[in-house]
Amino acid sequence: MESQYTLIVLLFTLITQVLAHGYLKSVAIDGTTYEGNVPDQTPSNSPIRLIDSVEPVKGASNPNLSCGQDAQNAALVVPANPGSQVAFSWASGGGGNWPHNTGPLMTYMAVCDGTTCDKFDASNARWFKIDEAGQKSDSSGWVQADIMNGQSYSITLPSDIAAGDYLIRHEIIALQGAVSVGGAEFYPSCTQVRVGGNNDGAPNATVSFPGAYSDTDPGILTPNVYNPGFEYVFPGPPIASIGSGNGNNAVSNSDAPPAPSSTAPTSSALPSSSASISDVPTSAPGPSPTSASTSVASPSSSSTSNSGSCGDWKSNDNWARDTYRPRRFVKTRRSGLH
Ligand SMILES: *[C@@H]1O[C@H](CO)[C@@H](O)[C@H](O)[C@H]1NC(C)=O
Ligand SMILES: *[C@@H]1O[C@H](CO)[C@@H](O)[C@H](O)[C@H]1NC(C)=O
Ligand SMILES: [Cu+2]
Repeated sequence: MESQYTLIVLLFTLITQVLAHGYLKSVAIDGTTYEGNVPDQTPSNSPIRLIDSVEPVKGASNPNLSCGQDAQNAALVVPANPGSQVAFSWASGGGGNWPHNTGPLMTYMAVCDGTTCDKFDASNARWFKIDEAGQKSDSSGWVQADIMNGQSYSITLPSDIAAGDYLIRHEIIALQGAVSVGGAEFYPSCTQVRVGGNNDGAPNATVSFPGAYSDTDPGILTPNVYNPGFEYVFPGPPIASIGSGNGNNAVSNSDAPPAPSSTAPTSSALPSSSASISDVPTSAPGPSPTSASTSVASPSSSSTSNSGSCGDWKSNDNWARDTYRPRRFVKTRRSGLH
């Protein structure tokens, strides 16, 4: 009897650990949806690089910071254009909603230099930031909370960017554990696109991943993140300017350090004007790992403000609880089974 109970508790614990993290489930480019690879499963025909775990990347110097946990090149390079709308849809490890609500979404691009993106080694990539979204301007919380509520996040590719193959590195950072050094959860993703057109725009500066962040950046170590009036400072470089005069810069600046913090945006909380949030189409096809988990991850039943499913706790022990916090999930899941 007791060992059965222990087994059940163990199973729930495993399940909830998977649900507590997540991955980029699909990308839609100008309305065409491409399903992502399901982490740690057989690679599918997808432009999104396969990662082998939904666990967050930890540590700003982690080599997995470029494209995610043990990322493998993806099979497809899909068409896009300067000015294309790109919508990112995230999911929890169980296929339900993204489980976090505190921290930024940032998007970078990098030329797949000298090859097509399906063969490009992302550790050589020279990244430039094209979008960032943090706290909403009306102080109603984080844009990431909308992702947790099931919405996708859309950006517009730079309108004058040169034709060619690019990785789009779209990243969520979850900050509920970032009260201590190393607690921030990084969720990078890489999508392989081929930009058409005949522009020649290039970024004015590039950075490396790892390299662009430090574990003590004010946007990565955030002990005050739940304090009233907290103003988020984005890590990494400022959003690059794209211009035809920048071509040489983009090629030669391979080891450019992140811009000094004095040039970084300080309290700008808005998604850039080109970005928007929209509902994820519920009819999107694609893998749905377990049907039982879908309802479990839904945050809508929670009435508290700490509703991040991976522990958006305000106490100082939230890093540990991020990993071991099965209780609420067990309850939710049980009621789901009735
Ligand atoms: C990179 O990701 C793989 C797969 O999840 C993991 O085994 C490895 O430990 C990670 N590397 C670091 C430095 O964390
Ligand atoms: C690149 O352009 C951005 C946006 O105008 C600016 O904030 C940044 O300082 C520039 N970086 C360099 C290295 O010139
Ligand atoms: Cu998580």
